[in-house]
Amino acid sequence: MINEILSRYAPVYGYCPFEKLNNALIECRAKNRLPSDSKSIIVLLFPYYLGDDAYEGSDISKYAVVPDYHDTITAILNKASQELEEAYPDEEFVVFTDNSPIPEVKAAMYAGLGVRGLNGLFITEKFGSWVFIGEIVTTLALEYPDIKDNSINCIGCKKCVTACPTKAISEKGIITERCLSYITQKKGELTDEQINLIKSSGCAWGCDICQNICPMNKNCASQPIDAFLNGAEIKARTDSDISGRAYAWRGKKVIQRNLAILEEKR
Ligand code: B12
Ligand code: SF4
Ligand code: SF4
Repeated sequence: MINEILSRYAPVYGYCPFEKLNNALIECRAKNRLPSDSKSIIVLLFPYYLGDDAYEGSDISKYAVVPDYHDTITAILNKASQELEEAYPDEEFVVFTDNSPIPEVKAAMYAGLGVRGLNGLFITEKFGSWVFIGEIVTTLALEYPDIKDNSINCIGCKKCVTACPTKAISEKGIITERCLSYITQKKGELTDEQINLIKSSGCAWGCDICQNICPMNKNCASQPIDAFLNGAEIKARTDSDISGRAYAWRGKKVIQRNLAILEEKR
C-alpha cells in the first residue's frame, strides 16, 4: 500500500530508521515538528537536471534554475502525506525539505538510495547528485535496508577537491563559510576576495563546480519531475518580483548585489 502511494509522488524513495539519525539531528526550529514517537524517515528524491544544453548562458546554479524546490517539493510531500494519513489513520506523517532537522544526505544514504560524495552531496546511480531530498517523518515502522556506514562513499577521485575554488572540501566534510554557495547567499558587504570569487565563477547564486566536475555525474539521466519541466529560468530575475525562485528567501538586495558584481566584470 505505502509503495503504491509513494511511487506516484517521486521516482526514487526509500526508508531510513529514525533511530540511526536520532543523535545527529540538526538544531533548528523545525525540530519541534517531529512526531514524539518517530520510527521512520521516508526519503524521497526529486531529480532536477535539465540537460547541459538547457543551461547555456545561465548566471545561476542549476538548483536555482527550476522553480523554488522548497515550494514545489513541499506541495508534493503534503499531497503524499495526506494520502498516507488516510491509509494509516493511527499514524503521524510530517513533511520536511531542506529546512529540516534531518541531515538529509545521511538519511538518503541509510535509506539505501545511493552514496555520499566527498563533495558532501548525495549521489544516485541514475540522476547523479542532481536530486533534491525531501522526507516524511512518521510513527509508522517500516522495513529498512541494512546499510553499513563505511560502504557508502563515492569513488573518491578527489576531482572535486582540486576543482573547488575556495578549498572548502575536506575529508571531514564541507567548510561552510568557505563554500561559494554560502558566500553568494551571505547578506551585507563581501570582502574583495569573495567578490573576485563570484566574478570568476560567473554565477550569481549557488555554486555547481564540485558537481559539474564529478565523474559520477557524467551521463546521468535528464528526467526532471514535472514540476521542474515548466518555469525554468536560466537567468536571475532583475525585476522587482523574485518570488518563487530559490534566491528569493534572502531578499532582493543579495541577488542584485551579486548580479552587479558579475556586471562589473563585463
Ligand atoms: C547547511 C546546508 C548548506 C550549507 C553547508 C553545506 C554543507 N555540506 O554542510 C551551504 C550553504 C554551503 C550549502 C550549499 C549547497 N547545498 Co545545501 N544544505 C544545507 C542543509 C540545510 C544542512 C546540511 C547540514 O548542515 N547537515 C548537517 C551536517 C552536520 O552534516 P555534514 O555537513 O554532512 O556533516 C557531517 C559530515 O561531515 C559527516 N562526515 C563525517 N566524515 C565524513 C567524511 C566525508 C568524506 C564527508 C563528505 C562527510 C563526513 O559527519 C558530519 C556530522 O554528521 C541541507 C539540508 C539538510 N537538512 O540536510 C542542504 C543540502 C545538503 N543542500 C543541498 C544543495 C542542493 C546544495 C548546493 C548544491 C546548492 C548549490 N548549487 O549551490 C550547495 C552544495 C555545496 C556542497 N558541496 O555541499 C541539497 C543536497 C542534495 C544532494 N543531492 O545531496 C540538500 C540536501 C538540500 C535538499 N533538500 O535537497 N548547503
Ligand atoms: S559548491 Fe563550489 S565552493 Fe562549495 S564546495 Fe562545491 S566547488 Fe567548493
Ligand atoms: S568528484 Fe570524485 S571525489 Fe568528488 S564527489 Fe565526485 S566521485 Fe567523489
